[in-house]
Amino acid sequence: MLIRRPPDIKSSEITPAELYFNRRRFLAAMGFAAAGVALPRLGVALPARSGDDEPTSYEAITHYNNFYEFGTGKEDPAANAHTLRPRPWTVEIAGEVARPARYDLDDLLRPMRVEERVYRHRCVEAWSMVIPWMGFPLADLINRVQPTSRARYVEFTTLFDPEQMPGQRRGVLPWPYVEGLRMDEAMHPLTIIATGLYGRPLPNQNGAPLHVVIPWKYGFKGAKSIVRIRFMERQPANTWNVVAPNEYGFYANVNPEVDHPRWSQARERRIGDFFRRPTLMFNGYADQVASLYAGMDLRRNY
Ligand SMILES: Nc1nc2c(c(=O)[nH]1)N[C@H]1C(S)=C(S)[C@@H](COP(=O)(O)O)O[C@H]1N2
Ligand SMILES: [Mo]
Repeated sequence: MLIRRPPDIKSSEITPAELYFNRRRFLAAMGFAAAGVALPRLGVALPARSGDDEPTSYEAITHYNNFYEFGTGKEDPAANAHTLRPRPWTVEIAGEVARPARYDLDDLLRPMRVEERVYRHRCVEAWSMVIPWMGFPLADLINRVQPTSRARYVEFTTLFDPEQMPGQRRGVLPWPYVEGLRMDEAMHPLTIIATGLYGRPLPNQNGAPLHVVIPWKYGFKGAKSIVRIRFMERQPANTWNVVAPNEYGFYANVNPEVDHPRWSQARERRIGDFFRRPTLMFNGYADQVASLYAGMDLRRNY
């Protein structure tokens, strides 16, 4: 596809966001829905986005990150993550699964249908973004590797390699970073494995080459640079819960009514905005996911 641009702009000065919006306009002109042509195939009713949910700039999404393996400052991952080598990459499929195996990432990804998902992202630190991910439903991968009937949870483990991840030489967190989901959360059609953003491969600082994204939960649930996916009978440990169990639970559903012990979760600052806005129950995805928690006390299960 040819993208016209004024001749005085060097292609190196065109940002991924401009390319992305040109492509969306092109798709819209062709009669496709601008938000991504592949969305309807799952039959999931994705929430309509309001004007308030314009994607955050590529610059902010890639320069305001939490990825402690590359430092604890928000701009550290962008400055330091060049040492990560996202290819070649091996993913171990382990635990309660028909055929435990190590896969070359590209073999694992080949049958997956990557599509665009524009999701709200809410960090537990009370800031938020809107991120146009490229990815595929985690359920597609799970169906392919066939967990056994004993599998009730899934655990995700980030790479441990202090050569590639210099922040792991410091004991700010127990390494490697681990996270987990209940099986029904992992199989939910909103849960994706992100492999790109703004129509481009995932930058290292955003968790290349694969990052699990669960849009109704606080961002810390979304482990980055995953090397192992393990199916388990018991609830897996999750890093922030191990570090501070009274502050970070296993569920971590976005909930404006349950405050963090040290700050309110009622409001959030959308990066790029000046005023704070109210935080939405389940980050605005309640219609899709509230039924997963029917009958659970969400104050106890935070
Ligand atoms: N391995 C690893 N995964 C991680 C983190 C981390 O420090 N290490 N930070 C988490 C937190 S707190 C957030 S908010 C998101 C940020 O993801 P993003 O930079 O792609 O927006 O990654 C999550 N996944
Ligand atoms: Mo976060």
